[in-house]
Amino acid sequence: MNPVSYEIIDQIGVIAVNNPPVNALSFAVRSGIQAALRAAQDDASKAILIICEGGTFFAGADISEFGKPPKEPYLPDLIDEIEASGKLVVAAMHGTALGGGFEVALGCHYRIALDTARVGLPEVKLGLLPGAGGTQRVPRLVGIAAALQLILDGAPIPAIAAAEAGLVDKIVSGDLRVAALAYVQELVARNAATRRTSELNVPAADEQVFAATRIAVAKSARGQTAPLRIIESVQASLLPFAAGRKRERELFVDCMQDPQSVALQHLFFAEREAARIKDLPRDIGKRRIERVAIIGAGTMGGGIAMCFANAGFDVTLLEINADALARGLSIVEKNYAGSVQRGKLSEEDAGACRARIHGVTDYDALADVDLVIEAVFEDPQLKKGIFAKLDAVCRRGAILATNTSYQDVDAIAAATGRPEDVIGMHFFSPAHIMKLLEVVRGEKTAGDVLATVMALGKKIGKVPVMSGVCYGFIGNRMLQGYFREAQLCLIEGSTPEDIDAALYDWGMAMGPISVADLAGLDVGYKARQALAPDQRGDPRSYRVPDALVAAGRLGQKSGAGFYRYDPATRAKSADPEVMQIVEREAQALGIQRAPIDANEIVERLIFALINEGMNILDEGIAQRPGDIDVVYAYGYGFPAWRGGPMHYADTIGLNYVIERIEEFRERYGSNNWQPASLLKTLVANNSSLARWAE
Ligand code: 3H9
Repeated sequence: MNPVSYEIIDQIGVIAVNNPPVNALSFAVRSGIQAALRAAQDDASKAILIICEGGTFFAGADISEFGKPPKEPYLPDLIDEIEASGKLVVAAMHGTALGGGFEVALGCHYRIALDTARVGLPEVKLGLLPGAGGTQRVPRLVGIAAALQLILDGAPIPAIAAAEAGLVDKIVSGDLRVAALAYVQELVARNAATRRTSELNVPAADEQVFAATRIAVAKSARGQTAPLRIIESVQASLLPFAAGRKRERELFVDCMQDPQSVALQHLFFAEREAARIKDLPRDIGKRRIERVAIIGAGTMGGGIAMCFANAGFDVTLLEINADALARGLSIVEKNYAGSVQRGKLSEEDAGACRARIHGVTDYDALADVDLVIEAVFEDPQLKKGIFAKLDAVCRRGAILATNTSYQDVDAIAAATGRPEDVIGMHFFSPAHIMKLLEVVRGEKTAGDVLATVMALGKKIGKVPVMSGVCYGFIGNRMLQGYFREAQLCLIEGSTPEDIDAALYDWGMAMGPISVADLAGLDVGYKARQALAPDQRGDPRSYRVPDALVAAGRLGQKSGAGFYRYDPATRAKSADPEVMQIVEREAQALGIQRAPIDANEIVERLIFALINEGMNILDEGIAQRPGDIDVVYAYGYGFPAWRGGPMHYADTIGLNYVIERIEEFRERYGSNNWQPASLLKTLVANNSSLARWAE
């Protein structure tokens, strides 16, 4: 079916596009628009309106066509043709006019939008630049500095703000089609000019802005190539339009061929795919969730309560006594005050969200809630006791969730008489900020409970990924090998700074040693103590952490861990005392310390992560390699532009990964290094994870 229709209404040629779900500018859409545009040049219409049906104006170029041979008409050429039209062309926007979609609007002579619409150029998030004239037309309309900000940020802005900036001409409410037709009539009546943005001059700008932005981007988008190309392309808007457009095209092609863009596109689709549970029908019925209760008003519980309150849910927050509750609620208040201070929430909105959270100390208050999330200490007995109580007080059909990071969800479910209603919802700290939500499916979790929680995760602004039950689920289980290698590198010869710098420079948001200090060394210590000695991993890998805990160095919170922290600024510095402890422990183990180069450190840590990811796939704990990538990009500071650990493994080649793992096995022993059997199979078949997942 042709997604583009054309008809003349009251002398206006209306090009209407209907290409669900988001009106992406696919080949069929581009050619349909071109044919209609050409037909309109010679018919009785006096002006042309481009409008979309469904939920949104064009959300951009069709990303699923990227990487395939491009088909004419190319989007930039089509947009130039629109702009060159002898008859007036107007774009009418609703929903999200994004990327190539917004560029279509910028090529039109006038732009009208619904007051609820948002517009933007999110290409940078896909490792691209707005390659259909966006980097050339936006500076002509709003100037260099504002253009750089919009395009480098990538976040959509309200159409009303875009109108104030000069990117949109008219804002309307109600029926867009009616309003847009009236607007075009008005333009025709006043003989409005065919205003071509490409003919405008870029407002004069201080050229310093480019150098300053490059410096800022080197920090905010560390390691990424697209932002630098965006700056260059915007700079090219100072040239005559045709030359600037040519440069934009070249830089766009460079982006398209860059593995960073391939990685970011992979994550875009992986994130959407992760929301789907392979063995559940897409239209499975879901339970109604309106009232939510959280047990435990600690850092996690309070943060989770905020997530739901911010999304409009009524939240009951339960603590064991009035003092603990007051402490928890005061942290919530402090967090809201912080959000207001940082400009994330208005005073009024923060007040409204805060008012949705009601503190209680009695389980009877949970009798009618639709969902309970337990967020107390990682103590299995405590958790089981709580679930037995919930079983007694909660209404039938309520979903009972645990926020445990490690515990056996099936054992917790068995403490109730309704294991089918029990599920894991593993939030990441700080819960009101971090996007990842691991949804842990117990052996008996009902399909509708799982589907409800996955959908709910999206509703509260999280990226939900399903995990099966195992120690640490997807993310924390993989981290064990990663942290083990970090600690082994430390005791074998590196310093905390060497290890952190190696991983940070490679692209991780934070080095592993700093992460341990941030999380608290006592947390890992307690987790180890709860395990049988043979489950704790290589004893050499916790000699130093145990010694630090024994010395009262618990990490950032105690002012000292692997580093020392300034009590006022929290600035960290190297601590010779730590190196003395490291030397002492190494000596006790008979280890001759010798420096390890940065590449070796990175490979030991990242390949440990990849290898465990392979085991997780083999066991069916994760549904797909992309799910693991989403977990790591959203929850563990893995550089999104490397696509996540599993995509990265494919990029560098599984052959290389296994070769190095086998070398590590030779050198460091088979206890820590056993190539995963899936890795062996894929290498034997000359295959990749991407092919395996198809
Ligand atoms: C670009 O335009 C380059 C140009 O500058 C230059 C060209 C020369 N293409 O997110 P959702 C699918 S780059 C193909 O769940 P929501 C998506 O995969 C592009 N498919 O919905 C999903 O499919 P499925 C710049 C797309 O309501 C379905 O639509 N534009 C595209 O939460 C629903 O998506 C962007 O980067 C696409 N462009 O959010 C915008 N977009 O159901 C990217 C979506 O099979 N898109 N799909 O899983 C978005 O940000 C969000 O999808 C949007 C809707 C806000 C539009």
